[in-house]
Amino acid sequence: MRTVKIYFLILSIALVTVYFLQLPAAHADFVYVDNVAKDPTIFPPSIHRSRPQTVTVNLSAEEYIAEIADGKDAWVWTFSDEDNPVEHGTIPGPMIRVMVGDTVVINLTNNMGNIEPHNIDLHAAMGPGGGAAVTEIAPGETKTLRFKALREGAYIYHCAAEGMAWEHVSYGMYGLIMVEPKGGLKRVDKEFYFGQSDWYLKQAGAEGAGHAVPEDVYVLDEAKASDELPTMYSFNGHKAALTDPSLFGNTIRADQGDKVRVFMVTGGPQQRFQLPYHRYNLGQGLQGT
Ligand SMILES: [Cu+2]
Repeated sequence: MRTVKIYFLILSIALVTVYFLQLPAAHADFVYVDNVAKDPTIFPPSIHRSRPQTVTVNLSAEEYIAEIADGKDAWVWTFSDEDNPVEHGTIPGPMIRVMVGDTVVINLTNNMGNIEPHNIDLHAAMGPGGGAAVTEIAPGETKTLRFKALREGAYIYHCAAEGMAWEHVSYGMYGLIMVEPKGGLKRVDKEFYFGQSDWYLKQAGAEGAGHAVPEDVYVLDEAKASDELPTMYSFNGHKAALTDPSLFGNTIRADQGDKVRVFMVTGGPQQRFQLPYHRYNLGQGLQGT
């Protein structure tokens, strides 16, 4: 009797092994886009009210292969505003704009076809992990987070899935949430929205970064990230996003005497604000003509 049981056990293991060997290797259908550059002039308007209300934001997590510098295609993970038909996922993600006292409802969808789990951790949300634990979702899922914005200020939000915030931020998942005072911020003539990334890159190589990423596409180099030695910096998702006229090189303009407000989120994950390093002269960029 014992021999029969062992025989069936071995047969079962063999059948299961054959079954899994016959399964096709996990392979995602990577979505290619030209770039994930963020237009620094697209974000919600300033607040001009003093009564709190409920603000609903529909976000999705989107994974692409996109150019992040001339001739450099990278696997990027992004946040996208589902209610904005102009943009797909960008780096930084869409700016969220609310007033202190508002109830904020975030509906987050992890797009079907993605590989990674994602979530959202908003530093404007008081509570464990800024909502990360309750919004972590697999591809194809949607979850809702509701919180009250209790503190004024400009805060980062980012993905912190798998307890690996630095990894998800490195791939591009961060943005800014602005909690304005009652009545809104002082009026200005122009506003712009910038997000700084530091990139730690290597080509996916024959192993495809474990996810069949095409071998010449750039992915996160964890060793470089650990050593805090960035391959490059970018503002708004592409090394030339704010300088190349074919991207947004001509959008940062103001007239002489204009009051200008800059929203700046440093996603990192490692480095601090590095504007001079990027050789983008903000002072020159904002001079009137
Ligand atoms: Cu993520």
